[in-house]
Amino acid sequence: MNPVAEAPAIRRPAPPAPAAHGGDDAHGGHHEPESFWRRYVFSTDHKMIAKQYLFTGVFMALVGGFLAQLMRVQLASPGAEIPGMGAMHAGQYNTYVTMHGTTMIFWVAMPLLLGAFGNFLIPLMIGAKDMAFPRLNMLSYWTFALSTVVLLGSFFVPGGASPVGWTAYPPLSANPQYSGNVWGVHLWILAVALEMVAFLMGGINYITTAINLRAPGMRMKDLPLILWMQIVASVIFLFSAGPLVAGAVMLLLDRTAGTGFYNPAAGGDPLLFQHLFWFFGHPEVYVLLLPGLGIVAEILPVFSRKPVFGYKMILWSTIATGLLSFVVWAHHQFVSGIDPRLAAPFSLTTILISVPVAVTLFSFIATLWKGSIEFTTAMLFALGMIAVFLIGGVTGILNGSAAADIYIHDTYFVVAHFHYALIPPVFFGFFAGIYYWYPKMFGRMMNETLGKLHFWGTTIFVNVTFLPMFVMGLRGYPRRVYDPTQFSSLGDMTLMQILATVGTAGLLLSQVPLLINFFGSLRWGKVAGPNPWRANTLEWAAPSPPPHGNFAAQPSVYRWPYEYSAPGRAEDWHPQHLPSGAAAEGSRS
Ligand code: HEM
Ligand SMILES: [Cu+2]
Repeated sequence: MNPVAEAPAIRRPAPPAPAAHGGDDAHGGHHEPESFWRRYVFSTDHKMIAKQYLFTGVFMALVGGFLAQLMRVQLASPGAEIPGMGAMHAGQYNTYVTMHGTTMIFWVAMPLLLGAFGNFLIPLMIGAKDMAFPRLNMLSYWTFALSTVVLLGSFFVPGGASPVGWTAYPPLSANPQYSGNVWGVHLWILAVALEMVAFLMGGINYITTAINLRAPGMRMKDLPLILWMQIVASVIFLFSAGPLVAGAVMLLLDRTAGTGFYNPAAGGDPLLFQHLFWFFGHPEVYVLLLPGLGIVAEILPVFSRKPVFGYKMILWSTIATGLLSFVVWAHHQFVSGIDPRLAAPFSLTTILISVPVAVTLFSFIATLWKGSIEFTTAMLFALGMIAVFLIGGVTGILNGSAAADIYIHDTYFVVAHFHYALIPPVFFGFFAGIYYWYPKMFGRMMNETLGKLHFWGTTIFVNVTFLPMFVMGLRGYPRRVYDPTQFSSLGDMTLMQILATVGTAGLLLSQVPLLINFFGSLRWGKVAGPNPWRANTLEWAAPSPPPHGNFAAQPSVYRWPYEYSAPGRAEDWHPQHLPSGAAAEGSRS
């Protein structure tokens, strides 16, 4: 059905109640007591799987952050002795860059935004008991867990973890003689492939669930925007993952079986890998951005008590962003010898994609207009996400223009740009979501004072860390350089490097209030009740935390999710599942 068709004059008859759980275990009124293993380890409950992804992702964020801090120490004081590790050598730096980038993208951003929030929210927000394929869901998490073990294990094999960059370009990655690393790179490829398999299984589940298990009365145009964004993110992941997996398999064959897919001497071409990598890599940016924007889209209306501005416009922008994300990839290859006649169209598409993204952001800002804004921690992080992302987005336009990029390519300008583009959805979005849905996940409220401390620390130190990098980049500081003292031209930028390193330390320390708040509130937080934020979406109709099976009775849906401050209503919110009676019929979107 057309998701944005006008509301039919007469309500279509409610579809039969969805068969939750894909029929693989029954949800009666009572349950056998579950064993510890079934409940916490090999659980098929989407909420438990969400928490498994959450804790794994947070753990990996600490690993990725630690690696970042090691690099930053080396960059601010090259050759310094690091307690317990001694002085860092070039090979180690390369390993840390590679494993930091890989970890943050595949083992932090993906599990937190899709694994945790996708799993937790999709069934709850559509009024379903669980995912369409709960066992596939469990398999997805455990495949991801295995990939995590392989990745972390690669630190301990002879030669250490991969040093060839998170982009793993051949020829460096294709021949162990060039990088001096055999097993680290093998295991890196295996780990990434397993991780992709895990999220392919997840993506199929998300899409099927959101389309098929909606509560009676819930049309596609009644879906909260975050679910649309999770669906579009899953679709673009499904369509882009194949080329990367194929590229990785060919890379493994070049390394182990003597093939020459990427070897010109054998008739191959190293540029093939760049195309396959970025055909995946660029859509991946939107796989992470969209769920982050989705979190913001849910939080802004609740804390400004206003309907989201331009639901359909945001929806079409999301779909346009998803489509366009497939035709921009070669903007990563402007200095790879690409034909200028090909570079120009890729510049054009790159600049074009900023249009739908800007439409979404402007709709968010318009949502705030004349609202009664309440600055909870969740709201602050949602607003912070918009503000910080604007810096990432606007600088992306410079990178996207081939003429400008030829100068700034592979400098710290790019490092600054992509951190400003990724940290907002991945960290700000994730934090906003945690402060907002924690009461639903764990049944208790988080502490607002600690939350605000966390917000201001994070926001200030993200900028202290990354703003100097724009300046360094414009002055020609190349990325992936382990010892700046080897280049006389970089000597006068030490102060900015030190500033960035102090910023990183501050950023990591600013996460302490979050950890205290997160674990402390499990025990001491105020009991939340089902709907502490007076929000409309269906998850707030379930108890906090929702039991296995989620809802006491199957909810039906009567309206879109954003009916706040509707004229003529006593309360300033109107939950999706509350029947409105004949008089309120006109209230449909
Ligand atoms: C804790 C905050 C962070 C700090 C201080 C930090 C710092 C760094 C540094 C110093 C580099 C190496 C630059 C170079 O030598 O070229 C780097 C690279 C990178 N970072 Fe981060 N980063 C942080 C968070 C993140 C996040 C959240 C993501 C993504 C979600 C991310 C993704 C990457 C990627 C993809 C690379 C490139 C790796 C490569 O060149 O192979 N970082 N980061
Ligand atoms: Cu790109």
